[in-house]
Amino acid sequence: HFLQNVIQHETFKEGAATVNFIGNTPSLFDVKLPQDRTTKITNYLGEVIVNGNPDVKFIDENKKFRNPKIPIYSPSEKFPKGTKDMLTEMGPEKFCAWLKDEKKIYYTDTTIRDAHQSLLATRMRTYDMLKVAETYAKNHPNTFSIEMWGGATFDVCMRFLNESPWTRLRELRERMPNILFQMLLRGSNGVGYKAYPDNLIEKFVEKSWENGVDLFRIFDSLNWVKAMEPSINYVRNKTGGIAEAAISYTGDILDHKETKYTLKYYTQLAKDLENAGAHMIAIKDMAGLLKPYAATELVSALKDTLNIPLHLHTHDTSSIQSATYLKAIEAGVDVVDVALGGLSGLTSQPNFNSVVEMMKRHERAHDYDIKKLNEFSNYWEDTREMYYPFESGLKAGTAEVYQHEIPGGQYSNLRPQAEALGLADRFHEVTKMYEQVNALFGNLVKVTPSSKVVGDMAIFMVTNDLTPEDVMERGNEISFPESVINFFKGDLGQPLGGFPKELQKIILRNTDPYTDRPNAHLEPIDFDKEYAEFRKKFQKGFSRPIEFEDFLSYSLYPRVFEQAHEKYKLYGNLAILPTKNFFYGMKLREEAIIELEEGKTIIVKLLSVGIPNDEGVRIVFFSVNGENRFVEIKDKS
Ligand code: 3PY
Ligand code: ZN
Repeated sequence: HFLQNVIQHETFKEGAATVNFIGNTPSLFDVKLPQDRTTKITNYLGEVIVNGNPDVKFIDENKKFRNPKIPIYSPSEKFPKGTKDMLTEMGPEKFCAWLKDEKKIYYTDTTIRDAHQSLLATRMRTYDMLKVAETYAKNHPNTFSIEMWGGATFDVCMRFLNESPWTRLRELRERMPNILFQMLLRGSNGVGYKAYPDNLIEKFVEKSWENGVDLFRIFDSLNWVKAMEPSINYVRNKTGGIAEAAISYTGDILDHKETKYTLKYYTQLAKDLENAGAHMIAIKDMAGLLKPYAATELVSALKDTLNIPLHLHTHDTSSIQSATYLKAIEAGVDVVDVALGGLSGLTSQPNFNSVVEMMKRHERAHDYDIKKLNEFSNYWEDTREMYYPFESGLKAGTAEVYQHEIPGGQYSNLRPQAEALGLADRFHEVTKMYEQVNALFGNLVKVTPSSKVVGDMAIFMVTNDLTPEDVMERGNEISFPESVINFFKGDLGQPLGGFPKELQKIILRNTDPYTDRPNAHLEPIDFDKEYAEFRKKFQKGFSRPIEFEDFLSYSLYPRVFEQAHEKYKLYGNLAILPTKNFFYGMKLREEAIIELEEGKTIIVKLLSVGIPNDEGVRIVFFSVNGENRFVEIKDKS
């Protein structure tokens, strides 16, 4: 079309076309190409080539990526039996009884959820997960579970990656039908940062199970049993899955001065959760504060107290957490959370491969083909390179974590959050302030979303040069961050020992706080009515059928969903793009192989990027399967 326009143009026919002819003649581009998938994808690529991906804050032009090698497997071979098959056969109670009797230590692989949440600000794309899903399920079917959903992944999937979290879940499930799938659920906060109506959480749990989640790790950011109870019941009543309730670990049980988060507090909390119907208990050491000898005490006490299996989760921020695992395993813990080497360590989980080596010849060793396991680690090491703009910058383990107590999953986000506010050089002030805010707020359990409240306040105080004394003395003049006001109102529930009363008055002024579950104050969702309205609004112009799961995404994150939906309409399914093209576009003469659907692949090559015309529009030329195509992109620079 374009060439025809050129050839038929008077200037061209007269032989008067100069170098600027194309750029200065916008009418040449008056061609109507069908808005097919290829057009949408090339539009996206053109946009990133000209203006960059807005999520990528800096580009290293010299960066070279290796081609990650996929460990071999046989596509025709059947999936070996794994824990998912056992759950289906036995049901949750019998399955948990079996696990409790097992002598071998079991491993949860967190690589595709917490590891990248904690190292790469949750940016791992489904594309890179799918490449190794089937081969993993066939090579390592003895893995206890794959943590692959929930936490921050739900939000980030839509907000930054333009993917549907539900599609991720289903596509992984298809390729890994034999191993338990595990998600992290923030109790009454679902996969969000606030309280939601109870019937929304109930429906969310039900649909998560239907789409593939088996094990629900349920926690509350204040360890409030009342806030976890409903979710435990939803898993028990609405699914055939496992309700694993978590005790979030803070402080140091070996510290004789500790009066709040004591061993007795944790054992009672775990017992209360067992009595509330949990099938399993997890120690959720979100900041990596559980030291090795404390693990001996805590795990032994919990094993004595509980009649259900015990799962241990930690972050290796201090770099000593494999010692904690050894002590916990010797004290009888049933399962530990690890991440494949290439995405392990520091704010992520301890190194799966090395922990397996550590346990070799131990009486609780679990046989793994370590060479194969190392190949998966290498795959992630190479893949990780493509996510370099999202690295947290932490280079070595830090003992400061015992002071600031920042969760691993928050750490990798706090730095960019601080940098965005011009606090790049004052990050250590932020971490110190985090500690002071915690003390000011009465020493909280800090895990999403309570950790976000503390982080928001710390950043706010550093930005405004405020001290805790300023807050207490001049608080009436300060406009506190919204998350802080809502927290003191009781929006996230009640902390152990209650709120510091004086500070609560200062922050809330004349508003009365709740003392019961915040969810009790929220209107239930009328699913029939609201889903019908939702479909009407969002189906138009959308190239795939709207589903009920989209409505759940929307109910949890309305604005994020709307923006992702707009982008989907514009660019189609971006999850099919290779990661380096998604983040960095293409270099001249680079080729990208894109599978539009199974068996339908296009090869896109970048041929040229034109100079901007008078309106600042550039023409980007591609060849797609050998045919030339171009897109017009407004240069925003
Ligand atoms: C989350 O809630 O996302 C967490 O990982 C908490 O540790
Ligand atoms: Zn974690």
